Amino acid sequence: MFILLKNKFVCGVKIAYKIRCRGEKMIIKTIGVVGMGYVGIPAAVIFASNPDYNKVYGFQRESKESGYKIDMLNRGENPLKGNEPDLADLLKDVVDNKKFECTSDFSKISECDAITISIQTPFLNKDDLIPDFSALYDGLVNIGKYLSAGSLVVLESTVTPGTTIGFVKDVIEKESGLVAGQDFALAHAPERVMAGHLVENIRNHDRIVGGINEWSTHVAVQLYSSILVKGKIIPMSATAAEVTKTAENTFRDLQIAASNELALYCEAMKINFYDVKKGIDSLKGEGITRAMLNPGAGVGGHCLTKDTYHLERGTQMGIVDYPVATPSIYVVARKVNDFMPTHMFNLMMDAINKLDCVPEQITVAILGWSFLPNSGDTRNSPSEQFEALLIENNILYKIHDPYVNGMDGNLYEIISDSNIIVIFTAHNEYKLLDPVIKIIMRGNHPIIIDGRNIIDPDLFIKYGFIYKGIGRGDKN
Ligand code: SAJ
Repeated sequence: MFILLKNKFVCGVKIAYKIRCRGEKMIIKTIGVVGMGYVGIPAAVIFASNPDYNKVYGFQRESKESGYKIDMLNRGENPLKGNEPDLADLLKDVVDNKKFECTSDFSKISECDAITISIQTPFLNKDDLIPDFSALYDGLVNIGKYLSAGSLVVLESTVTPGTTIGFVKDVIEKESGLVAGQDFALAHAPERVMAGHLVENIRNHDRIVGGINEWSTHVAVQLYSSILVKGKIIPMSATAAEVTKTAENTFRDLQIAASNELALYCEAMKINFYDVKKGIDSLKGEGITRAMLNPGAGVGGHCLTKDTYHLERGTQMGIVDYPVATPSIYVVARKVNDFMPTHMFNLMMDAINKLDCVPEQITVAILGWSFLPNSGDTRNSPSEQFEALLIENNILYKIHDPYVNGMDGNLYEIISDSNIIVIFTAHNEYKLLDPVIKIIMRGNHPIIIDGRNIIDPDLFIKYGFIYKGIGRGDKN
């Protein structure tokens, strides 16, 4: 009862205080960032390096897989893998100047005027693609428990449209006894960062900022405006912000699927997809655009493979008027993209049928396990689906990827004594492949399957390879 009264009293004071601020700038001096991952760490460091703010707390659970980050960050060491320009220097600077502190003590939330949340929302499993909000729930409970009235809470994680005004609002209100949009501001500002460009993206990408009401949007815009260098703020409602984030990836996935489907058509019609792409791209002029992306061996990563399903689930907020018994084009696009590793397998089997041997006598060299070129990011790698098909068909295989530990052995050792090379990732190293490798491969007519259109078909065919390429109906 006392705590409730205390909260109410504090709340009353802060509300009076906030009303004074309403329309003017909110007084933000201490910021909390919940979730010390590849989104939260750069965000916390950028806020902390801004002289407007006195202190930034990075909140991290003492979990077995991530608890180690707390001490590491407080030593000024960056726990993130890969090369992140500026991050290490910024982190060391804000730690040395005592502007940033990582902690698992969520009671420090009560000292924060603004709290951003960057907690991962992965899928529980690949089949039903229902998001796992358990970590987000724990974070929200911890925030609600210690939230001070008059503060701002911003969700940066990618979520199903309707989550901010629903699940997030409900949990924080229940735990805090405060009213969202009245006693505290609540908004969604989706992250738009890419590995290798974290600091640069946060500072220079335009930032979508959506509050659950006008005041929430106003104070969230104030927070993010303070860290943008080149980027502009694009204000909207919280749900519109959730749809923007999920739809921007859904549309990219759709564009890729459109190219993948056309590539499959071109193969069937024995023509070169890239001739057609060149022709279509030539249609220029005011307001004319055909942003054709590239077909390939599949779509991996943790953005495009899931955000379509977040968007689709958001449509449960209302009744969509849509052609009867017609599947969503976005979900169909996901199915087309997820089919591409199977298509790579089918291309390989077509080529094997030209050889006088059976699959069991074959060894395949898979080149590329990461889902992006010149990266070690293997999340939802399309190569995994291809590997499963090899195992299902008792076909021996070896894997190479210069950016993945355990797969970064000598490329020519992996290729040697294989009958087939299958290129899944457009790593620069693979663009240098020379048909002379035929001498270390098995059989008179080794096979090469190009999933990323990075080798010259004529060169390899001339050396006696059986060539197959995505979209290369003219050479398959
Ligand atoms: N891919 C194709 N054809 C293409 C482009 C990509 O098959 O023309 C494949 C890639 O090989 C990869 C997958 O799609 O397996 C995803 O590639 P991506 O370039 O979309 O990279 P992601 O998944 O890291 O997407 C991120 C997203 N950024 C954020 O969510 C903040 C996305 O919105 C960006 O558009 C994308 O980076 C980008 O453009 O780099």
